[in-house]
Amino acid sequence: MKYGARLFIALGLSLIGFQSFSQQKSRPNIVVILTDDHAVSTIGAYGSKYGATPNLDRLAKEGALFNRAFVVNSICGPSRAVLLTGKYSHINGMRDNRDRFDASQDVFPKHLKQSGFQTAWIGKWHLVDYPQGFDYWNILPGQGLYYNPNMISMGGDTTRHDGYATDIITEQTLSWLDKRDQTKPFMVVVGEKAPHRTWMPDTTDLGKFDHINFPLPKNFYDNYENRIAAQMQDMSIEKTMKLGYDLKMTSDPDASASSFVKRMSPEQRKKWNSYYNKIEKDFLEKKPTGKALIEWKFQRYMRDYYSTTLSLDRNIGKILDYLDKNNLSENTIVVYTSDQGFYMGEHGWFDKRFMYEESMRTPLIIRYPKLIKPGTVSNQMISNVDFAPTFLEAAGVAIPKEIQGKSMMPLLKDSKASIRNSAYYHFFEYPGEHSVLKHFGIRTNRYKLIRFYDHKNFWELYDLEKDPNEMKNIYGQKKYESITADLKKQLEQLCIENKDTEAIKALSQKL
Ligand code: SGN
Ligand code: CA
Repeated sequence: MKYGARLFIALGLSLIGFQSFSQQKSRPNIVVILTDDHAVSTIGAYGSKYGATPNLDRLAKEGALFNRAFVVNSICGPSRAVLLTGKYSHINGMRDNRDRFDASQDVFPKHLKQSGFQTAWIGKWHLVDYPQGFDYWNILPGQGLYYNPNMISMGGDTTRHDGYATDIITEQTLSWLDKRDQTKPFMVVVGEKAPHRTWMPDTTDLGKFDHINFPLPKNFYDNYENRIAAQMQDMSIEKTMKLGYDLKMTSDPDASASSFVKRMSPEQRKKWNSYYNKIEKDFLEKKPTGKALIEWKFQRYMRDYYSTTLSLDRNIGKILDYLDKNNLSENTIVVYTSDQGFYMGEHGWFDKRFMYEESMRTPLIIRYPKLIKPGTVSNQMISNVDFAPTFLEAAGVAIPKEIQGKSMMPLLKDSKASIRNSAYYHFFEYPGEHSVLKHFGIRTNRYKLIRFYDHKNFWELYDLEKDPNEMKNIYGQKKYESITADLKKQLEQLCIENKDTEAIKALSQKL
């Protein structure tokens, strides 16, 4: 080959190389911080007054806070499956926590990986099947443990990691980021265990909220009038929350929390016991009963839960600092969300599962300086089925037509844009823990229509403008007849569009 031709080819190749390198550089990195059961009401940016989340509040100031982000099925495994696939539970097969996710199906990280991203999932996974579509993963088995957790690494080996789960998950995330190939963009999901039941704070955070007397939610002593499913649930602070298991009182006959304490190192256990022993001593002296006992449980629950979120927020701070120090903040989309919301005493409850606001609604903060104006607050509706197409569009990858969610990118570019005017919901786990009946429904900006089906068949309707706490089921009231008919039509349309055959069948049954 002539010298000129060789030079021409060499120049051409280096130009192609430069082009793909610069293309890779311009594609954003994606960091998804996915917490477990983090209630909107406990986050400063959403109005909590107790200062538990300075780093999340900073993220919201630098990015966008979404007030109307919802999950399609308020439970852990299913929520993760929806995030991965961009498809509803009845399509991705993960209807409830007892299912096994088929990880070989089409998930967004596979597309990112194919298009040159480095992909990782670190922390809580809870989908039984091992992850696919990731260059790296290291996961907690099942729910995982707060103290000295085991983790399953690629290849299937289980290793005990000494320390506190939230710290360990961050350390592993940062070490993966350090080792990554810097010529490629990356996507990492940080799967937090916290602040899931049994709300075990890090020893450094024990007692940090003991000076606060948390006000009871207005509907703490709800009598569930006119709401059959609410009457049937088993998730109340009064009856379901256990003194021994949840609130760490060792004198309780069911002191099963002690199995978690046995796993602690002597040093961890010493700090733990010295804190809880004092609480227990006081409890045994006071011996509260009746309402005083319920309210004592509520305070303990709030204090432990809030303390658990301190480590969560501190660790989110470490991730944000890492991005800053490595000049990655500008070109990285940071998404903070939870797998669902949580009851902090509203209706007298803890847990989630219901389509009522506190559990269907999930926190969502997105920072992406290239597109999002700092301090944006959005009331536009978003569903967690929308994450996968958003990440694909952000990465410049085609969205497969089977994906059911809608990309949020228009919303990130223009906070007034809208991608949906309703959110669909379907919960499948009955009979199951906490006894929440199967139900599906539609939430619009103003109304929520819920159909409970299978074991018991009935409707509920709420006017969220007049009744934001969902205390008055107005289904069947004369003046809401035409609104109900319209909502039913919209719901039926969604069931058909989303190919939800179980819901379609339920709708065809006359009540
Ligand atoms: C555990 C909890 C439940 C919780 C589910 C699902 N019980 O079973 O209270 O609803 O997880 O949570 S516990 O006795 O094990 O704490 S999820 O977030 O994983 O869906
Ligand atoms: Ca969860």
